[in-house]
Amino acid sequence: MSTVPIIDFGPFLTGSIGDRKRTASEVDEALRTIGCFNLRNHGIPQSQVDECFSWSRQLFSLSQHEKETLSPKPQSFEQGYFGMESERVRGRPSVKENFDFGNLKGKPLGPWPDQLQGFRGFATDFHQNCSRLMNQLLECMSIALGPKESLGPYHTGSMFTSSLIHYPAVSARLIQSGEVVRSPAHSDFGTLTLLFQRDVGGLQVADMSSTDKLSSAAVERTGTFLDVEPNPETILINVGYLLMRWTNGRWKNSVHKVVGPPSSRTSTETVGDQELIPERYSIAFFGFPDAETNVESFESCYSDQNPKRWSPLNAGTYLRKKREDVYS
Ligand SMILES: O=C(O)CCC(=O)C(=O)O
Ligand SMILES: [Fe+2]
Repeated sequence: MSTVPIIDFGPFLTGSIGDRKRTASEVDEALRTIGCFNLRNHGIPQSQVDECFSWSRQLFSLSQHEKETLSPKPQSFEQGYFGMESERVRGRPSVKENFDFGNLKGKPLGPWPDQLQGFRGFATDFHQNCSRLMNQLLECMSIALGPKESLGPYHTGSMFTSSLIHYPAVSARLIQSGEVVRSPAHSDFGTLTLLFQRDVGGLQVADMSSTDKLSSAAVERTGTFLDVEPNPETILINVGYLLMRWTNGRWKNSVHKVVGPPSSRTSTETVGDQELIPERYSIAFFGFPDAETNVESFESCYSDQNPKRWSPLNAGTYLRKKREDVYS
């Protein structure tokens, strides 16, 4: 049975040209097959990730009223608090709440929890570190695609989004029977996602080489899913839909979901006569291309034998439509 590979990014960050090429081919191999990988030695200090989880706990512990004052304003749709079940995938609600933010430097963006003193400054640094890692990964992937290709120019960071995610404790019976899903099977919309998780697992990724399908619904029916255990030292890196289009399907969009954690690893807690699966926290950093980008197969990804499978797609129009579908 396959497992999600672990790739050491140290040689790419500090090694020779040969080391960088070797890392790029490991990344290529992982993305051509499973569709994602765990990254270690990624350069984001573990203490900063720990602190981000600690801010996240404080934020979601605010009262419901306080959290709702942080709901996105129409002009800052991507930023702010999204309450329970505000997201739907093929009509199925995600039983989670999240708080999203973008690049905060110099921008009067959206509502902000001013009662959490120091959080805004922390979040600015965290977002910047994730942006730097995103750019390093895009550089590595461009090397894998060949000398003519470069993903960097389409990713100034204007659309990068950090998302703090909280799944509350949930009835073990409802989650084990599948009546409640923490996050239904989906792939992310953009280029790449960095995903940090702690303690309570439940994240599963499809082995994209186990199916010839691409849509989330079809992959869910036909693909094999693998558990991604939380590991404080690694970040899960997965391919979004737009990167799949850019590479003409060479790298497939990684379909993933969050279900009840493996019972061998997580103890339930009993409250009254209910058995509960404990709450889960995760942090996603979504690398979306700039809105004006036209996503069209790279030259190195098509040929007479392997023609272009998709026509060009405007990233901004596509991302707006997908957000409307998910939050309507
Ligand atoms: O919480 C997780 O581990 C998954 C989150 C996710 O897939 C998403 O927000 O797109
Ligand atoms: Fe996702």
